[in-house]
Amino acid sequence: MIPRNPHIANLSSGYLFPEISKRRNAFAKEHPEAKIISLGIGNTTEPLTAHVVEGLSSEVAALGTPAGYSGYGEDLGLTALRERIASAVYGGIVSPEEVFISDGAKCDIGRFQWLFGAGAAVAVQDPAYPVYVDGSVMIGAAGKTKADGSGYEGIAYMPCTAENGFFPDLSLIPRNGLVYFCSPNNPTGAVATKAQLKSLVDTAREKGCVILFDAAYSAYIRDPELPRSIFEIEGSRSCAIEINSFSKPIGFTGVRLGWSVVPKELAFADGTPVMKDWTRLMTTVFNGASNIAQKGGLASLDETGLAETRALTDYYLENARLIREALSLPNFAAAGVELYGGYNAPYIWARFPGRKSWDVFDRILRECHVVCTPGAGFGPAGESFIRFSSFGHREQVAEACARLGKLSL
Ligand code: PGU
Repeated sequence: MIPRNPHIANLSSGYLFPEISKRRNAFAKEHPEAKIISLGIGNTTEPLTAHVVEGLSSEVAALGTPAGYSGYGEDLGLTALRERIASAVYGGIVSPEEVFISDGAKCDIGRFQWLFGAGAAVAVQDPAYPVYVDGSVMIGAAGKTKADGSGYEGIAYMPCTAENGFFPDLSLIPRNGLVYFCSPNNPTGAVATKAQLKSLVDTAREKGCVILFDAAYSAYIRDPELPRSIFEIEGSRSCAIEINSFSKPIGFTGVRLGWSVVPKELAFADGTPVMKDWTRLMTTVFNGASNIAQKGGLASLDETGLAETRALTDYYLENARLIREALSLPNFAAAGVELYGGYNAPYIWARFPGRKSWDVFDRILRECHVVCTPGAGFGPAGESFIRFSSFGHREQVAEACARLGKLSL
């Protein structure tokens, strides 16, 4: 028989979110009467907005006509969409040829891992979105599992804790490596300042690294002082790639649309532009994002669409405020629970001192019938934390908050 891919066999556990679903489903089977509410996976819940639906449906209608039908589209995405992203999202600091349209940020992360290959050293914030580490394991870039089970030998984990303000010690970054950095952060909700990102960029340049900057939550930033893109930082064009998505700003988690920015200046050690190899990879193993999705994305970036995005992200930010309020109630305060995030970001990161994340997860599920995400699932430094997602219908979030207020700790 065909041998199993040893890199995939090297994964130490299942992917976090299906693991959580498994526990939720087992509980639901035991307690069919329980009305479970999810503050777990960061999945949008509110309907697509009117103007974006118009954009999507006008393309569907056009596809049903001889004049409007199109098959495979432009290789790297609709020119109009690349132009709109460069102007509406980046205010012209990147050019349309540097914007590559995709079917989402997660898929692009996987393809970048393929692009850089097993040879590049890897550094991640700890805790981090699990795809950075798990995808690195799958391509053979992570080395063996550590003896104590706390991660992989070949990955530089950079703890982001309350003590360091959730910004890592940059001396942990290896030379000539790929550095994953997410801001606004999943799961901590921390947003890096301009000064912090400048130090990251300076370190990356000095060490010959590439920063894979995941800005999937940039639309949640309200503080005008906080950077929304790595390309606002001087020097970033020669050391950074930005990944972004329509999922969290405008509810495209199911529609599927994203983009990455690869600057012209960014090059490998032998001088080859990264953009050249990325174009080669994308045109070989990806056949473009859906033309329907791209028209919806285009609508979301005109004046009306941007106003709708603002209203939608405001809605989830208000949920975040309600969750923070609930987690500040006396039962949490008495247990010494510390709260982080939830401002300029849709996640609240709560620390339960002296507790294990999965134990707290189980208790919240059993007592409150609320699903959350155990911090330990994001890396060793996530132990004792719980991530609460603000993606939910308001009445469900309010109900979950009321139940949390009665949790015994
Ligand atoms: N990047 C970050 C930092 C994310 O948190 C997520 C989704 C993505 C990328 C994925 O973006 P797409 O454009 O939709 O592909 N994180 C969610 C969903 C879980 C998952 O497996 O993607 C979360 O709950 O963490």
